[in-house]
Amino acid sequence: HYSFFPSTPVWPQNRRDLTYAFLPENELSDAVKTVFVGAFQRWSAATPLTFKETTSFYSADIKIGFFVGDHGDGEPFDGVLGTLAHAFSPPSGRLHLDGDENWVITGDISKSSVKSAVDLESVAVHEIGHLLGLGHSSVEDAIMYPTISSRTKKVELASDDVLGIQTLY
Ligand code: TQI
Ligand code: ZN
Ligand code: ZN
Repeated sequence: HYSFFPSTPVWPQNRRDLTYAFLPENELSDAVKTVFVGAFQRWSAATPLTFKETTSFYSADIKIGFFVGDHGDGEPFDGVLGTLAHAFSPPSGRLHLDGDENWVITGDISKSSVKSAVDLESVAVHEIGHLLGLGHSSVEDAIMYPTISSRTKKVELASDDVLGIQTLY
């Protein structure tokens, strides 16, 4: 079953159209940005929320960046595998990904020869769930289940994820 953060934080009622931006110094490719378009769409399809990219990192509601090691928020990244990413509860909007991972952006990850390959969209969908206020789920098929098998793509919201997010929005 789905869960929420303690005290059930959510984006406020008057904030249904949210903006997101990528850390400019990451200089991300369009392919990476397109993965996030898809990941946000999965949540907007199930809620009244919309997500639109803005070029102003400073004013964006949701700030996405790749970082390595200690990046100043008390939750250092740890190199290959271990922690892959983290996101903070609403209305923080901070979504951080571990720049040391072997991120897979396109193609069939199950066929990757890289043992430590991690599917970016799968992690993005999970972290956006946290950004919106979902904690972890006990349902194995759910996006918000706290573990994922290696070299696996899991991007479709399960009914448990949908029930959870529709309880919040
Ligand atoms: N990062 C953890 C996670 O996002 C960080 C974390 C632990 C966390 N407890 C939390 C974040 C409570 C918010 C609230 O769950 S992770 C997966 C999964 C991670 C793990 O790097 O371990 C995914 C990130 F589910 F696959 F194991 C993304 Cl999809
Ligand atoms: Zn961080
Ligand atoms: Zn999680």
